[in-house]
Amino acid sequence: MIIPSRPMRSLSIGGMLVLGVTLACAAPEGSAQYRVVRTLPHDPAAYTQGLLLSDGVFYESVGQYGFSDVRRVEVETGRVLARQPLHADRFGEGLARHGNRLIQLTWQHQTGYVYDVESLAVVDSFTYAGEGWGLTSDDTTLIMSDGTATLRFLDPESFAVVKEVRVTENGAPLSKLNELEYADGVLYANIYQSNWIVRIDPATGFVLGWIDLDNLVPADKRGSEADVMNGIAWDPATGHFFVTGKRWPMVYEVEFTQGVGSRE
Ligand SMILES: [Ca+2]
Repeated sequence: MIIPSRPMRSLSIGGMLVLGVTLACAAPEGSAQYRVVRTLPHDPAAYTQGLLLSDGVFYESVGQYGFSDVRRVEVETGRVLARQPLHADRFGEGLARHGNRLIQLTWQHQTGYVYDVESLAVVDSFTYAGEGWGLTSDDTTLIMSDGTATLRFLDPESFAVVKEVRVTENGAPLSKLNELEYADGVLYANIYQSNWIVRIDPATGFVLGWIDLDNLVPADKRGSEADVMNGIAWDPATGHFFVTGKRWPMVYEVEFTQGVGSRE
């Protein structure tokens, strides 16, 4: 797996385009593309694969064999209020809410699980082809990523694929779409093994912009076990987002101010 290096990009200063300037040293509290509102605690053992905010609490899907679960988490403290473990041979992935149900994907088991949002009891399951990565809901359909550039739109009752949309930037497919969050008509996606969040038009699959979160976590706050950034949750009440990562000790509440048009 190739880990993307920090990209070079063009920088416009005073209307002049300066090419090949690396944008570094952005302040940890934000950048031109985001502003940190709050830093909140997060279970540093949670290998976050799905995150959403609903009814004032987080619902989180945790991965890794033997450690996977679905959990309800107190926003302010990171305290796990309830959890439903997965069988040890299942690897939890994306998580979405539809009505009073939570839907969780698994990585390679080709099985999704449906939970009652109150009790977290498993009430149903379904199967799909390929891998399961990210999942979110646009209130009408579920939107699923699988590591490729293709998003699947699933009927939230039957889980049948109702359409597929290929994500492209300037005509080139964009793969490694990971955790997802639908917010106000725009789809946000983590890009696996990077600190970029991409904004996508879910109707066309066209990339709308990028948010560079490379400087979000100060090196001394990251924790030795921390893995890649993953997990986006939208708060429609404030318009803010919560972002975290796999085994990150914190969740950041951020305001996305502007996505840049390109990573280059
Ligand atoms: Ca999400």
